[in-house]
Amino acid sequence: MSVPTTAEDREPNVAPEVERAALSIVVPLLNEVESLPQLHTEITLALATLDLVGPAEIIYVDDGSTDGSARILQGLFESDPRVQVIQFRRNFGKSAALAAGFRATTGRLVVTLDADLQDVPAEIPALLAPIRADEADLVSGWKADRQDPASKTVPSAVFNRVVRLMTGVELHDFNCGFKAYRDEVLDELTLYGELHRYIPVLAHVRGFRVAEVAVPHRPRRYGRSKFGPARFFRGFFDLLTVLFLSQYTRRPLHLFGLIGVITFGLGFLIDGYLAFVKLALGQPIGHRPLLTLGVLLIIVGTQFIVFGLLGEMIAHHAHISTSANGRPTDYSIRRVLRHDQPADD
Ligand SMILES: Nc1nc2c(ncn2[C@@H]2O[C@H](COP(=O)(O)OP(=O)(O)O)[C@@H](O)[C@H]2O)c(=O)[nH]1
Ligand SMILES: [Mg+2]
Repeated sequence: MSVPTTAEDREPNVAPEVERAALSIVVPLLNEVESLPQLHTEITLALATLDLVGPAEIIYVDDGSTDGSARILQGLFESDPRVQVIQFRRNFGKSAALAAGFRATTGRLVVTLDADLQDVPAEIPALLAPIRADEADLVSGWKADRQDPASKTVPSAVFNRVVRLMTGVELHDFNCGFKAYRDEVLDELTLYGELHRYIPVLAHVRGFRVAEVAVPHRPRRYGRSKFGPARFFRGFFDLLTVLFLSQYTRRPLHLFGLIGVITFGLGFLIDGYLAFVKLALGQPIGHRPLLTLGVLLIIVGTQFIVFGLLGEMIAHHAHISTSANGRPTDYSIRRVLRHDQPADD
């Protein structure tokens, strides 16, 4: 059986006899054995300051830790009824861990935070404030004064700027692990690979209101950072994925067709010109490099158009299969007002 890597089939409606949590905390972690006890204490203290209307749940997702984190989590589970632990068989990555955690949540509000004590749990109320005031559906933390080495902060600044430019989502810090969500955002989020970096973008594309709150950040005290420079390469490819998925999944021909028509058109013009040279002016053209270029452009252009048509076929098929099981993916509904049905809370 495969590990759930999407939040798609998360059960939005829990059976009535199961009491829904008012708040779910999700903590994805990898080898954070020294930090966990203090983290849990701090989360507990933060929860005590919130006037929640129901119980809270704290879901730790152990993504294949090998340092004894599992033992600590076992202890937390036994001593605190609010704790739930999901242990992966091996390391599947942060997106997978978040997806599994999200799927397990029952809360109307969900908060995620890093396990390394760099995020400050006491800020949870501040992060939830815009959602509680109905000003946002997703609130992302902004490590305004980030306590990490320059080898991290500098590439991260570039990364955030590029993402801001390309997506139009005005956040300073896309990849902050400290975020708060309204549960309906999670129902529509499909997380896999390393897409967790783009959660605010994915939510924005579906029309959710994304806000940002500056949060303090502490230097790492225990253990070591798990994300090296390779993250930025992967992050770049993921950005292409997100841009493509958000703009063109439903209309791939618009992208590929445009490229194809331009390329084909250029080739056609070039070869038309050569035909004129040959037929009207009677000059030989067989030796001209331009001929090769023209032919190449026509072939490549045709291929792009065919890619686009193939993409349309896939999109069409995907559309049929998603609408058949009643889960529309093309749009996102905030609320329905109907006279024959009570409004959903
Ligand atoms: N589930 C999961 N969590 C991870 C993984 N790598 C790191 N983390 C967690 O993600 C958080 C941030 O990781 P960290 O290494 O501190 O990254 P940094 O803060 O950007 O240096 C910490 O809570 C880590 O335990 C992973 O592969 N899977
Ligand atoms: Mg960290």
